[in-house]
Amino acid sequence: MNKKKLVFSGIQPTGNLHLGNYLGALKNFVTLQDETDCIYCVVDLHAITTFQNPNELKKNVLETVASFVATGLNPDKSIIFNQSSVTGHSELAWILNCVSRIGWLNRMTQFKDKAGSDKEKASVGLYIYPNLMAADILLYKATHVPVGADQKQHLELSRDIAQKFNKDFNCKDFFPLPEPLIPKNVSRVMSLRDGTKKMSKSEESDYSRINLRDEADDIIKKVKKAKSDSEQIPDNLKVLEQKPEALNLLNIYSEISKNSLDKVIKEMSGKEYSHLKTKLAELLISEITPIGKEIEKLLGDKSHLQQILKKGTEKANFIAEENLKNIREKVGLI
Ligand code: AQP
Repeated sequence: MNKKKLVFSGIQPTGNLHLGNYLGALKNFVTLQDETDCIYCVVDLHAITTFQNPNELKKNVLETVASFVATGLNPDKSIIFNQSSVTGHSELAWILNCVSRIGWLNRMTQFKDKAGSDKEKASVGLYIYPNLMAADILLYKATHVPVGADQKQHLELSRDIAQKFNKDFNCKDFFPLPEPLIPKNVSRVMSLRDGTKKMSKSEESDYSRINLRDEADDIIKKVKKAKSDSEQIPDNLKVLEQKPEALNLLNIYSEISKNSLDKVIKEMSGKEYSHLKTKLAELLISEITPIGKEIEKLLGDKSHLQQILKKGTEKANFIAEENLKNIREKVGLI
């Protein structure tokens, strides 16, 4: 493996992947596999930090692999596997639980969002999830991590943990400090129903997101119903920033049409949102529905998907075990 740049990232198998996962993470995954060594993980251990129906979870793991491949990940180029099949993730997570500080975890905003108002009832796993994420990355000594903006804080924590480990065990540069690769334009795709919340798999209303498996009719309906604004589209970003739902639609349009937001604002200013919505739905249909069809096709051959995971697990385990030997040695575990 090329030692210079190693990419690692993961996606939780918690249901249908959506446009946020696609624009925030998956598209970047695909570009990167042509540039360097990449490891992409279906992070099932992260998924169980909130209760998952066991049968659904198994189904969702394969569906996530199918989504990886359908969006363009090539198992001959990238290592694709599921987290729980490489036990080194859990082992390193325990070691890092002992390096990470409670004060650091207390600052994680995603825990606050996901745990809601009754934090006493959240699982311990949800609280220490960022330490497991650090373990995922550091187990492979990954240098770069493509993620959406919502994961930036967790990435910073991974860097703090790596730095503290290197200092505590007197092994400068042992773990590289992983760098986030966050898309510039649409680092955070927002809900179609509430422009202040990110598009998410676990949001109750399916109208809040475009799923990769949505059909053309669903996309048209969802975009039509998306919250926008009663006035015409303004001609400048300052005004749009006060209208998060409208800005979100324009951002998505800009990303999918591969035009800058400035250009899109010029094209759309003074028009009704219905005009933008019609054009956006057309673009989304041509970008997303072929992926959905490919996912369906891949799900027709489960043994092929299981084979991808098996091969990926062997490759990932090989690297993980080599690194773990050195990690145990540094910590003094025999
Ligand atoms: N709305 C989003 N905009 C941009 N990027 C996003 N990502 C997720 N939502 C958006 C990025 O997708 C990758 C995988 O995320 P994940 O599924 O592992 O976890 P998540 O961030 O918790 O995603 P969801 O959809 O919100 O899942 P649930 O509802 O199950 O918690 C990450 O790189 C993430 O940044």
